[in-house]
Amino acid sequence: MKELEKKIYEIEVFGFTIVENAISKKEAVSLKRHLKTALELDMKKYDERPQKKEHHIVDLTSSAPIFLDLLDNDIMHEIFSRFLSDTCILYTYSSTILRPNETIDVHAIHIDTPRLIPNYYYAMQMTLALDDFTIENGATYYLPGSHKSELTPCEDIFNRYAVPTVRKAGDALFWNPRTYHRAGINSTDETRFAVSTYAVRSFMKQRFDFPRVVPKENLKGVSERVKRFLGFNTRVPASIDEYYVSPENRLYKANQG
Ligand SMILES: O=C(O)CCC(=O)C(=O)O
Repeated sequence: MKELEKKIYEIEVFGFTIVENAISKKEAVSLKRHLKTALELDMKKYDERPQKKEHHIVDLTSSAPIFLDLLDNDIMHEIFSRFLSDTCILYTYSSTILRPNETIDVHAIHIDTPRLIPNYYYAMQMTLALDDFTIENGATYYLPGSHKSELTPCEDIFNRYAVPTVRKAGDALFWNPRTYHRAGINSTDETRFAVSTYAVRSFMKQRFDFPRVVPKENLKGVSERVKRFLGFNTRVPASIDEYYVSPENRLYKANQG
């Protein structure tokens, strides 16, 4: 089996896999620096909002351009395309941050999508470590194979069989969002940083209307692949006039799956 095929096998059978060096250490350092700045700006801007979770950025497409660059990552597209076809789109792109000794909602055993459709993939995530994920700083635990069962695992079962996704900064965890998981406890003094991209089939709804959300100036030089992933090929017309435009100007392009 080639390396990539092993990864695909692990996602199919266990629900998750780790791809080492999905980005370089240098890129991880730079992304972490930008994430810290983005977090400060996000807190300043939205802190008063009732649903705002502390230390969580719900959308990174509207943040620094470096976050859009990451959406052109080759291995991410290769794996997402294998499961969701090469027309797949972004559902959400957010921070995954774990502060020292806190207990938050991600510490409960949970899944990121409730739907179980046997033998059909409709969603896939990549959680990219920007720090080393260790047992001490709360590497997320996943229960292998749980993405295939209607049953919810109890604490005993989860604690017995779940495995920590220990990995280095720059390594990516690819996972089926239907896999049961929970964050470990960060018992260090340092906050642990990561970002998560969540992809879905082309005909599903996105959490944000990314073509309208991404600042126009950040789109300059962005590849067609990233534009497609942001949802530019699957926009819906807002009027009959918009529907009757020429094929090259169509908002919902042909052959999007
Ligand atoms: O921060 C973590 O380790 C867990 C994140 C998580 O549970 C999630 O992304 O759904």
